[in-house]
Amino acid sequence: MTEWFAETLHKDVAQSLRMDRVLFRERTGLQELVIFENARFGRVLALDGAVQTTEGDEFVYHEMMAHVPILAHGAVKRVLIVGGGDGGLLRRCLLHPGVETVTMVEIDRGVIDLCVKYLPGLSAGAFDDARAEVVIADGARFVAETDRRFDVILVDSTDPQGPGEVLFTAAFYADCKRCLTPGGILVTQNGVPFLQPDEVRHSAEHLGQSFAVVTFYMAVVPTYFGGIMTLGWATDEAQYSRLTATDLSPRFAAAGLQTRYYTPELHVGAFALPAFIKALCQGA
Ligand code: AG3
Repeated sequence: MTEWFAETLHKDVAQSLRMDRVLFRERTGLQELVIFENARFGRVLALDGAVQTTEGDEFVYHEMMAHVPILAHGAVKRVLIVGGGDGGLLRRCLLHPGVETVTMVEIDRGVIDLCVKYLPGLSAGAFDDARAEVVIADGARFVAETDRRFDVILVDSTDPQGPGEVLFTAAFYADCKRCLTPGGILVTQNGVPFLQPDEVRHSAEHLGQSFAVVTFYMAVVPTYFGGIMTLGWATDEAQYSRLTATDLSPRFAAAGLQTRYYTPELHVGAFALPAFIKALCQGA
């Protein structure tokens, strides 16, 4: 009998993906992890009942999380990734020729090892890049304690349940702020606002305690069920919000990026939020 993976992330609605072949299923030290194959999306990684990434649509989320802040900033040398065990985001950051180091702080070594084994296309060798540095540690603790500074911090977290919860607190955002260079940018995974409106409300408030400019930008990831996903954007530099596609196009071309979702025009448009999401930012 065919088995289906039914997501348990939302309490009243769920998407299901057919598990054509289960490659791995286990509780690692911290989380319940399953990797399976689905005819439409390819290999799928789920943690604690929530789809984290798939071979088929990972490009949307990872391109938008890496390229938007790195190209907006324009001179990024050091990137910090919190989470991101599958390596898809690490790989996108390393595509930028100006990036000198990408430090990835992942709490669960098991996730990295399993993704390298079963989803090798996501990292595609990124973990072997001399500019990549992997630290197995609690990301919240890392930003609270490190003396190092980064131009961009990317929080590639799970949803705010379980180990990912601390990555949505005001204290964590304040620590991220401390670890950013002047003009630095923090980008966070912020859920699907139609189904998770509190994530936008709370993040807007918590990020606002540390940063002068707080907004969200959009990506539509088919397996993040519920429509538009938001990524949180926090910085003290207002200039980035005034960038046009004409400003971004030469940077995009100079980086030599081959993309399937990101374009300079989409970069600008992704910040044009629907009214209901704007209202959530105001706490409505
Ligand atoms: N991190 C984001 C998972 C978010 C899923 N949330 C949701 N559907 N509301 C995934 C890790 C990818 N590198």
